[in-house]
Amino acid sequence: MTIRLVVCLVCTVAAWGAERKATPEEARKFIDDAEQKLLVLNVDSNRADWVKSTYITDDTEAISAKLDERSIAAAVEYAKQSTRFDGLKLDPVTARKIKLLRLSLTIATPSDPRESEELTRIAAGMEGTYGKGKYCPQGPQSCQDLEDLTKLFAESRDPQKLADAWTGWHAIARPIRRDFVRYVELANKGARQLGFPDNGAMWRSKYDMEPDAFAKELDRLWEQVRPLYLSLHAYVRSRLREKYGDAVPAGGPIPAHLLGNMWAQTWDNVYPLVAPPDADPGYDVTELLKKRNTDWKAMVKYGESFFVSLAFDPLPQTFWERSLFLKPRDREVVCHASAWDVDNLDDLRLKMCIQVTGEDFLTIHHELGHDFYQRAYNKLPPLFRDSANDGFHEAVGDTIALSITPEYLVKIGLLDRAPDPSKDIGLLLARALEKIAFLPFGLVIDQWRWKVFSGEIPPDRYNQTWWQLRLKYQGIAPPAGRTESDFDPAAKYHVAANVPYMRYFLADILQFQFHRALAQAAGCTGPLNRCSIFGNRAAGARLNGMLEMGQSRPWQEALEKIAGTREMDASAIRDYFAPLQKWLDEQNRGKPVGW
Ligand code: X8Z
Ligand code: ZN
Repeated sequence: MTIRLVVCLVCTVAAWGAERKATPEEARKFIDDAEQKLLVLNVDSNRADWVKSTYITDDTEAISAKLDERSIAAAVEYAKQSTRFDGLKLDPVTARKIKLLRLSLTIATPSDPRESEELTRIAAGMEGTYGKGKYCPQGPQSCQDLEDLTKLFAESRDPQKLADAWTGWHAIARPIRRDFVRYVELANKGARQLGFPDNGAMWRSKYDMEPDAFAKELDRLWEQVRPLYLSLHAYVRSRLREKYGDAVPAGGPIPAHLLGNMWAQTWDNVYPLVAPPDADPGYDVTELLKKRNTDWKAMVKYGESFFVSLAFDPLPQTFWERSLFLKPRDREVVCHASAWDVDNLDDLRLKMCIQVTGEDFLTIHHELGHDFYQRAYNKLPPLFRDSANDGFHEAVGDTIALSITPEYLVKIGLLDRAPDPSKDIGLLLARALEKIAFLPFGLVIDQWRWKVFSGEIPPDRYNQTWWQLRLKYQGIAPPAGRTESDFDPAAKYHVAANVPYMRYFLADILQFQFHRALAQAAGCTGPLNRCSIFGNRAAGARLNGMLEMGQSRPWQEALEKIAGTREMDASAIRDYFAPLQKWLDEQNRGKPVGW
């Protein structure tokens, strides 16, 4: 019913417009009307998505797919209609809104209603399959979900167990392959009907610059940080070789199951295996949390209090009532953490299966960054209610988490005494295992997906090209033989769930730019890894100034607002880790670097 209503409204406007030349005033009315209508549809689809993600059944999946379809189809229709204002001299706000409308989708449904229905159904189904994924080595009683496996990867040093868990989890993605092939076809079709060469090109168009220029920017940034990654990789490889022997080649790729994480995307869990003997800071956040009996609620409260200390309002009461904080025992949910603003105003929520670990402590800060950003821009017109670019959204909470310094932990009573500066190499190494290790992973997923969408990687080479790229960028190798009956990319949430990934690479760079600028605003003159902006109103105001711009202006302006520069730039992350780079290069002397 609603879908017909929307489409008819658009048609009426179109028919009316076709008769004579459109005017700038009509353009303004058109876009203001479109954003209000789309807002309503978007909220309906958010609600259904929430229910589906916190209670996966065939029915919730179908309902959610239907409402997604309705809201996407309407946006596509409006985007197409908006072309009749092309060439008109519009006021800057209207012009930007129309531009954003055309770029707002991560998936565009094709105009054929059957294909549109099929695409949203497949997309919901792939995410559901991932969410329900389990490894059951010895029948249904033995099943391990991703939370169990995450814990195993964090703690186990048994290569056989790790390899089995790795292979077992990656098997959940095999059934996704067929759907994924169709999803690529249909998403491309939808993107082409909107005038993009393919779905990947649509994703690359969202950055206030030419898509090709954006791709070049990424190469530039990667070249800036690659030396640091190579040094870290070489050092970690040599230390893991001490532990695991020839299973880790002296000069080749690191086996992907030995890095403490299912996807080898962050390596901080192997810190104890690679810690500098004379510079270990001597604490572990997981242990600190456990020692003080910190529960999930206290962990979330710590995150909230940090933002409140910067003069942000506390989270609304409904956040505590409506969020999902723990994995329910009686139903399937999508545990992959996410932050929601269901009504695009103040219905902020967290969806997460919190475990009391240092890793989840960081993730909570990450997610709250999304929520506080969402609220900061909620007074803007609906089409401006998003981050400057998607990397900004991912960077905010991480920026705050960079302020979780030893001194901060002392301040909030989790740690008794901060380690002295002689332990900085240990602190930096632990952070590098999180942030530097992540960089090539952040790049590789969409390097692969972009080629898939463009057709350069055909379905019969999906898995082999995945591993070629993982080798090229990350220098890692799978622990077991792979064939084209595997579909390892979809063993990662964002591939199964149609979430673009380059945002996390950008965020990894941007958060250090933000941190450096905010630390400066807070008057911190010490080394960046010891600067915390906790409690600093000046830093809070600077951050908020950027957040409340939403995406009303190109991201370059938002960056200028917070960091005084219009360029994404890796100098901040390099500065931060400069002492570590020097130390790593000393450790690596005479050892092979690269693979
Ligand atoms: O997906 C996430 C967040 C939700 S936006 C938990 N992250 C990426 C991942 O888990 O792969 C955060 C860092 C990278
Ligand atoms: Zn995020």
